[in-house]
Amino acid sequence: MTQKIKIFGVGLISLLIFSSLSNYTLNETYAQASNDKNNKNGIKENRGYTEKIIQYDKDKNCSKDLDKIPNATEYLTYFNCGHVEIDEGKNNTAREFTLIVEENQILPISNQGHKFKAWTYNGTIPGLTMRMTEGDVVKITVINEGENNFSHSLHTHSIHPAESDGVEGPGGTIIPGQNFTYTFTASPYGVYPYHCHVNPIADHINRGLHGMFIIDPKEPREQMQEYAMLMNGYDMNYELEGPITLPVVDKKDPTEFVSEEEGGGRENEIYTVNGKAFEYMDNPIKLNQGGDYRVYLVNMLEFDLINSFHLHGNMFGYIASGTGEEPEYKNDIVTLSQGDRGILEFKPEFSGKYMFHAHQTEFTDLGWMGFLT
Ligand SMILES: [Cu+2]
Repeated sequence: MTQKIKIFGVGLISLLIFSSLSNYTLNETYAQASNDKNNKNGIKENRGYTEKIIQYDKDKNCSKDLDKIPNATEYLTYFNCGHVEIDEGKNNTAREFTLIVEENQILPISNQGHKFKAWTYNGTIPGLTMRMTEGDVVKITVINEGENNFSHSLHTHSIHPAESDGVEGPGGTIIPGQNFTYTFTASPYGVYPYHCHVNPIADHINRGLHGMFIIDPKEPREQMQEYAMLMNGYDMNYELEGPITLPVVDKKDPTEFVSEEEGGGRENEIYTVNGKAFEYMDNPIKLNQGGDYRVYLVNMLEFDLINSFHLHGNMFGYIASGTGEEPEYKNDIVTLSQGDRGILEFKPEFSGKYMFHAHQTEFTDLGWMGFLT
C-alpha cells in the first residue's frame, strides 16, 4: 500500500512538472490572433512567453535538425539552438547541448583532396555554432570518447562560474571515457569562441577543437540574412611539435639558452574560413542586391598572431565582440588577433562577383579566399 502511494506521488509530481514545462520542436505553427501586434521584427508583442521564444528561435534560423553534421557551405547558416525546455510560469528557458570529442578523424579540408588528422567536437571543424538568448540557462555536456588518447575540455568565452570555465576542477580535464556538463546563464549578448583548454592548448585548438556560439540579445537585432564564419588554419606536420615551454637555460652561461633542434615548427600550411580551403571560391555565396546581411566572424587561427577579413566593393558596419546593438564604424577590413571576433553588417549595393578574403596575401594564397555573388 505504501509502495502504491509512493508511485502515485511520483506520478503526480511528474504530471505537475510536465504541465509547467514545455519542450518544443521548431516546426510548430501558431494561428495569428486578431489582436496580435507586430514589433519591428514581426514578433507578436502580446503572445505568451513560450510563443515568443519559439518565434524568436525561428527568426534566428535555428535548425530543426540538432544532429546535423554540416559541410562547410551548410555551416554558414547552421545554427544549433539546443534542446529547449521552457518554463512558462517562471519565464525561464533552458538549452542543452552535447559535444562529443573524437580524435582520429580524417576530414577533407580542401576541394583538391587535402585531408587533415582532426580532433573534433561532433565531427566537424569548426564545431557546431551554438545559439542562445541572453538569460537562458545553458548546459553543455562534453563527452570524451573512450577510444581517445588525450584529455579534453570546453572553455567558453563570456561570463560564467569557475567550475564551468573548462580550466580548473573536473571540467578542466575530462579523461577519455568521461563526460562533464558545463552550466551557465548566457551573458552578456555577443559572439564568442569556444575551444578545448587542455595543454598544449594551441595544438588542441589547431587540431580542430573549436567553434563559436552566439548569445542573442533579449530584444532581437534587426532581422537580416545571417552567416557564421570562423577563420582557422591547419598545421599539417604535428610530429615535430610538443608543448610550448620556456627555453632550457644553458648552465654554463645562464644568459643563453639551449636552442632546440631545427624543425618544421608550428606553422599553418592551409588557411580557411569555415574549415575548408577555397570553399567559397568553388561555391560562391549568393546574395541579393540591396539585401541586409550579417556575418558572425570569429578568429580561431593558431600560430599566426593575426588574421583579417576584407570585403571587396563594399563597406560593412562592425560591432566588436557583438556586444553592442549598433555598428561602431564602417570599414572594408577588420583585423583580429587570436580568439577575437565581431559582427559585420552590410548591404550589397551593386550586382556582380566580389571577393572576400584575409588581407594577408599568404593566407589568401593558401586557402582563405572566397566569392560573394
Ligand atoms: Cu583537447
